[in-house]
Amino acid sequence: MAHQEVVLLGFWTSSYVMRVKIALEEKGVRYKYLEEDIFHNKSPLLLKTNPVHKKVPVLIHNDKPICESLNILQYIDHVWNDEAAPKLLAEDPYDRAKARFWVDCFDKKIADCGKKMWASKGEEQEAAATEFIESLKVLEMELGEKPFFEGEHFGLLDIAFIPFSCRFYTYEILCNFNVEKEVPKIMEWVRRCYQRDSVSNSIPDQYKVYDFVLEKKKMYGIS
Ligand code: GS8
Repeated sequence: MAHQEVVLLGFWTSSYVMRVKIALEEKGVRYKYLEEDIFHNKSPLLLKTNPVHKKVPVLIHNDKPICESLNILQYIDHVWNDEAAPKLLAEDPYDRAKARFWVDCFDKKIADCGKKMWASKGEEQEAAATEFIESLKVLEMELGEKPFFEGEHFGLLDIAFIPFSCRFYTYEILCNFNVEKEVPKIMEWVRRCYQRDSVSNSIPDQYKVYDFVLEKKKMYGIS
């Protein structure tokens, strides 16, 4: 391929950014990573490249920005599509549509109750924890006996879901449940995904994430 300049604007605890890091490493794409201060001081580059949402991740490929993690994953799969590179998206249009459905469903539901689990208290927090576990059980059913969500191969759904696992420890401590007990097959899948360098290199340590969430609670005045 011709000269490629690939830049990723990110933030270290963002699961959406981790998705992009995993996909780029799976494809063997070299890139420059720029950490954003998303809470206090977004860079002019972020504001220019994602003027609508002003959020990370943004992938900048040869000066052209692409926003929204799912959109970026699809772009990566289309652009770096030579024989040697693994396919992230299924070939079959139905399987692709199904994968997009699950990512969308997960992003709306689990990401939302994830926030409530650290940012709320009492009944609201308990309800969020219950909803979170129920959603993981639905995902566990979707996984079934397969090694990965789309079958034998690590693909789009695995890339989309696995980053959230680095928050399991935080949710367990804050909400007093045990993910392994609730969804043992999901935890087996987590361990299977972590055997890949793309995953273990892209996802931060769960204890650091916990410390970060405690800091964030302080920052927002949540005891
Ligand atoms: C979500 C990105 C997002 O929420 C995607 O890329 O899939 N739907 C988007 N990014 C957050 C960091 S992760 O919590 C972000 O950039 N927040 C900054 C802000 O809200 O100002």
